[in-house]
Amino acid sequence: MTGPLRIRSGKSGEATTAVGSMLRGSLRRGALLLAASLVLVALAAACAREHPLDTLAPAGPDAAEINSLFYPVLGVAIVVFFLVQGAIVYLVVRYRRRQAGADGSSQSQGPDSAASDDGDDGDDGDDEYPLQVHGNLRLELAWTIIPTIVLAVISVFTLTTLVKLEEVSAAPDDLRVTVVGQQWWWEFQYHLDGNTSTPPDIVTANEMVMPVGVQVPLEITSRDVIHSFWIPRLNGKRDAVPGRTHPWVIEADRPGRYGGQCTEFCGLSHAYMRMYAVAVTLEEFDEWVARQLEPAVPLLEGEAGYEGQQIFLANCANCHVVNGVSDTNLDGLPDEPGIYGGGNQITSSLVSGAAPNLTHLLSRTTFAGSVFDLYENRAKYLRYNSVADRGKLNRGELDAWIRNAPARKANAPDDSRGMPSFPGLSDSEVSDLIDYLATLQ
Ligand code: HEC
Ligand SMILES: [Cu+2]
Repeated sequence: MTGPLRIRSGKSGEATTAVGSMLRGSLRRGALLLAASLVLVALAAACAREHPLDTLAPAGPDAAEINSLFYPVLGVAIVVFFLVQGAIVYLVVRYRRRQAGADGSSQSQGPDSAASDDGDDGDDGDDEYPLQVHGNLRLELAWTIIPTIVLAVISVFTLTTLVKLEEVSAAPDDLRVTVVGQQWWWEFQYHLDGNTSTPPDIVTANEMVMPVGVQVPLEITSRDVIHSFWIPRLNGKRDAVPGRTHPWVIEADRPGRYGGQCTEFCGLSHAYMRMYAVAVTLEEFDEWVARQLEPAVPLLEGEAGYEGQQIFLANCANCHVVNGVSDTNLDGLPDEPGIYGGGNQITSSLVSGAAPNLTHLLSRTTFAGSVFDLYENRAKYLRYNSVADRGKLNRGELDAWIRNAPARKANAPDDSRGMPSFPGLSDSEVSDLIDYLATLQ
């Protein structure tokens, strides 16, 4: 009887019962832990449904490239895991301390007790340390050279993949998108002629609409701290670093709405810095572009939304641009190409110097770092469609946001980042504002 849990003592019966109840206790604890982790997993899975970040379901050639590197490397890792763990388990079992015999006379603790042993190699139930080896040249060479070869082979495939991911197949005058990260949302600036040194044609936020089956070159940068751009179903990550522009490409081979997330910790609301890439057919993309290119038309007194527009101009327009409405007073300001869509529009204390362009707010489906739904029926916009298909505007979310945005998504502690709260606005003013936002199709 050499079971590892058996305690040998004068009162072995009692001890065994004690061990038994301890064992039952820890089993119960184990079961509880298991149940708790299952609940956690279920909860986490629920999060994933809301905003899936699936690395194992590539929807474009770049992500597929990464995936086809992932599986072989995982395979190698699994083999190495079982070899190493297997060796450890084997050695642990093979050289574990054993009782000398059924009478339980030996309770010795290592080499000191060698005298009481029968002197063999510890294989047949004694407690002697086995033969100690050190500096076995052949062994050490083996466990240095084998991993080196394994890693060298993996690195060849890794480097090949990395080089492939850098390849730009799009023509230089094709669509190019500058991606600007800032605390805590994403701006997308579309250069329809591929020239990123001139002001962008379209500026939008958090949802990047793109044509399917076409490689879209990106230039990724930041207005403040380091962020990281990641839409796992379309490609790997690329850092957004202030003062630098990192080239990247993205391509979807089927229409869909692909979740993304900032993956470089960037401050308080980092977790709420999400985004979507929305891949649509070429036709739908052209429609989208045509609509985005149109500026908003200033509303005249008596038109629906006029009151809200005036409140907007007084309270919101110093941060938010609405093309054709709140950028007209900015003529003559120095151009900062690729930053604010042509003119330096921000007059507030925002350190990042930018707030989402709201000209076509309603053509998006989420807002504020893709954290809140702009429409009530989520199922209606899983694919990108005309505004008419979206169902009801989510006035509740907009209302809560306008009154007290920091309560919904934390600002920087000194309020230098994020949208301020507007406790001074009355119920009817907020409602007028939402009526106005509803005109920004
Ligand atoms: C001090 C600058 C500032 C002012 C003033 C301001 N906002 Fe904002 N607003 C922001 C910033 C910054 C964001 C992005 C916040 C985020 O995503 O975390 C934002 C986000 C938004 C969004 C979501 C846009 C999107 O696509 O994500 C809406 C809608 C909005 N603001 C409406 C308003 C309205 C209405 C007012 C006036 C009552 C207003 N804002 C005043 C800075 C401002
Ligand atoms: Cu970030």
